[in-house]
Amino acid sequence: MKIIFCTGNKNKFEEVKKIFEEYNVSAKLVRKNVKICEIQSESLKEISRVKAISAFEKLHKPLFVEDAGLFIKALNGFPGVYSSYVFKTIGCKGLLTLLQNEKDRSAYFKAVVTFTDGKILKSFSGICKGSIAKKERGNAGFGFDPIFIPAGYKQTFAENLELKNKLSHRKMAVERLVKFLKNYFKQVK
Ligand code: ITT
Repeated sequence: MKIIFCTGNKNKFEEVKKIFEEYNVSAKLVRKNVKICEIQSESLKEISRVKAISAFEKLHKPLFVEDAGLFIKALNGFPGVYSSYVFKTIGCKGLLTLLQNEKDRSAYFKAVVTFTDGKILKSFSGICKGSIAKKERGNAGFGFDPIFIPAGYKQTFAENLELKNKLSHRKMAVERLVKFLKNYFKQVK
């Protein structure tokens, strides 16, 4: 059995692959970077579900997609669903500038994974609470990892990838997906 993770982001794929290995998922995980239009919406779940349906229309194979974002309290949730664009434009430095004089640095990462086989459409989410560092720290990971400190810790995700892989938003969402898939595979065998 093969399962496709449609993503253009190699880092995301590596993180998800690790989780699949940790849970001994019997299906082989394959990355496909299909060109799919992403809708604009204020809901990660909606974006993720439309993305999954569009990907299935191209591939006609069981697959999942993921949509994630960083939500900063002092910025009323910005960049949230616009995280990809904001990372490409102003990046970590731009967000740090926006938060320059801000005392409340709380933020969270959220990921929504959506699986479909053309009949079932199922979404799983994960959240990781934390705060925004005063400056970028660390070289590991990707995106906003150098400025995100998970709650209860001092290092950023980019300084401690092992920690990220243990408690990230992606880890939580994919754990839920894996639980679902284990049952799903039993039924389709
Ligand atoms: P897809 O092809 O899977 O959509 P993407 O990189 O465009 O890949 P998203 O739209 O889900 O993915 O991600 C939005 C952005 O949020 C992403 O480009 C990163 O800058 C940031 N982001 C998401 N997850 C992150 C993580 O675990 N650590 C750091 N930044 C993250």
